[in-house]
Amino acid sequence: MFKKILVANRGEIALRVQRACRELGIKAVMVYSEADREAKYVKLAEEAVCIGPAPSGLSYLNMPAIISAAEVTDAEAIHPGYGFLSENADFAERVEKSGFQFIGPSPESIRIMGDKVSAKQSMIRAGVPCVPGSEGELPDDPAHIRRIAKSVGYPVIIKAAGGGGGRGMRVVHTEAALINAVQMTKAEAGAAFNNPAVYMEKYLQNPRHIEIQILADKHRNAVYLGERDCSMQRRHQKVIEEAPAPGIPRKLIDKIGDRCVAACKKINYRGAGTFEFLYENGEFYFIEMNTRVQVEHPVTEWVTGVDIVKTQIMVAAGEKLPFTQKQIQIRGHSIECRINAEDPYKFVPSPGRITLWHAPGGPGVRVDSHIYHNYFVPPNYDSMIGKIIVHGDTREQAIARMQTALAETVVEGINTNIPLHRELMVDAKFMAGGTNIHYLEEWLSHHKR
Ligand code: MV4
Repeated sequence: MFKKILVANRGEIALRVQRACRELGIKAVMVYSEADREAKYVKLAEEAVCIGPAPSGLSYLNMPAIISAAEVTDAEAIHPGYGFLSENADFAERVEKSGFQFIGPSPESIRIMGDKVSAKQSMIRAGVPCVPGSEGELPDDPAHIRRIAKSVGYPVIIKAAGGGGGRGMRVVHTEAALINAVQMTKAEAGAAFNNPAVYMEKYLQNPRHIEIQILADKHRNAVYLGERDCSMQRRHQKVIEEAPAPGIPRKLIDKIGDRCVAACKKINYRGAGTFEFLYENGEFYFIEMNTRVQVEHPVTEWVTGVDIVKTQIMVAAGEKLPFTQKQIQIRGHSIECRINAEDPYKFVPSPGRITLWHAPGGPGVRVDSHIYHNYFVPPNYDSMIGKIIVHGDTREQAIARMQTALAETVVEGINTNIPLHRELMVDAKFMAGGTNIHYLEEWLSHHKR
């Protein structure tokens, strides 16, 4: 096992990785920007290195600064968290070329999944069901593009190979609008991702966003840890996540989970990963794979009892997965509310000093947050300041516990989206379960404040 790991991230996930290291008896080196000097995990750290000024381009995205920090502190491995450099294949490669273990999949796996066309092709070959569409990148010939769209059937969606997470996509409803939409998407993709390649899929009108968590080791063992429902989102930012997904038969999950595990073995995947699916009319359609630990990993940890971050570190060190698929059981229900420093209905960021903080507690309540009384939320980064996660024997109990947790929580000095969460936790459609990816935006549109 490693003796020392460098944590190349900030905020709640930096604290989460630091906690996993403590539990494993590993020393954690924290890095921080000038804006994060006062962070809780920096104060708690045995070692911390300043890697640059507040803008993330100069600090958390600064590869030489991070690798130098690992060199001067004698760390053996680097945990990238989520966001920042976590899915940057060049970074993973530079980390390994510098003699450190990257805590994540191989640079090659990251590269394949980063290109959404190659990701989809590799999943088709591995037997994972995908959304019907173009076989790979769209050709240049307009007549050929029209033929593909006709055979897929309108509406179609044009997506950039270099995009993902909702960036670089366009829905097309008619043949008349097709060629212009392809050209626009290609131009934007060339500018934004330095890659003009685009592909086409049938546009699914009312899907849910269901994802499968997997863990794999370096010995070709892989397991799936059930699913998460992440449909409650606004502008591709998830707001509430839960496990299991309400109303989806376990048999269907097991079938798709087995496909994901087989795919991991086929591509020799290692580490934590998430297969993202659209789910509509009882069918799963693969869209993308994330090669990092995700914000919403705690709901899976709670229903499976598996510590995903600890396991990421163990498999990176070469250990075998300490459990088999048969030992993974789903127990009860877990819900996560992401707490953002923002106006709850206008979504304008609200950085500043937290003048009062009371965390919720009690049975079945977990708070993953780096904030504290008098903490200053810097304006330079993502507005998420923490997560409240609950567990119950049933979904109803989990919702009741979240309602209580949200009622107990006090944040003063900045605006947060807690009022929005309080309303959603008593919303009849949310309480019934199974709302689709458009639900929150529709709810907000006839719920003006
Ligand atoms: C789609 C889709 C409908 N049909 N693909 C958006 C994020 C990116 N990961 C893929 N996305 C979508 N792809 C087809 N063929 C609808 C979306 C989509 C979406 C997906 C997941 C969660 C939220 C979303 C919000 C809008 C659109």
